[in-house]
Amino acid sequence: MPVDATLPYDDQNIFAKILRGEIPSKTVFENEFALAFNDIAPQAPTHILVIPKGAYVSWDDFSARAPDAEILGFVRAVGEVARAAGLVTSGYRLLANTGLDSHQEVPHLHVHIFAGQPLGPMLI
Ligand code: DGP
Repeated sequence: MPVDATLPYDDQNIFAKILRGEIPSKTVFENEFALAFNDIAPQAPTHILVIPKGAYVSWDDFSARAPDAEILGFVRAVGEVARAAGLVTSGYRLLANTGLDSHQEVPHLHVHIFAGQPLGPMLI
């Protein structure tokens, strides 16, 4: 079910539980700003989710409310995850679904990294 990204942060969302270690995930990167793990239902040969450590519902919430240091740290972490996974030469796609029309399903900001095959043109 898509979520309303304008609602207050719900600390029982699945990624909050992953951050707290209450639910297992396959971590591929972690630093003070971000955690990256493999998507449970990969839609490409490489499908990684990168989430900020802070409690932000969506890209909108994060970009409006997060301190500059957290934004910089998170953006750098996304790039570092892609470099560490060896994705730069072949390329990759970033996606951050935000709110109802995007079909965001988990109300904690996450950036998808898709890679590992030609992904074709973005149609929407
Ligand atoms: P979105 O539609 O942008 O909110 O994408 C949510 C993604 O989260 C979707 O690709 C599946 C993934 N996902 C949902 N639950 C879990 C989980 O418990 N573990 C992991 N690793 N991924 C999950």
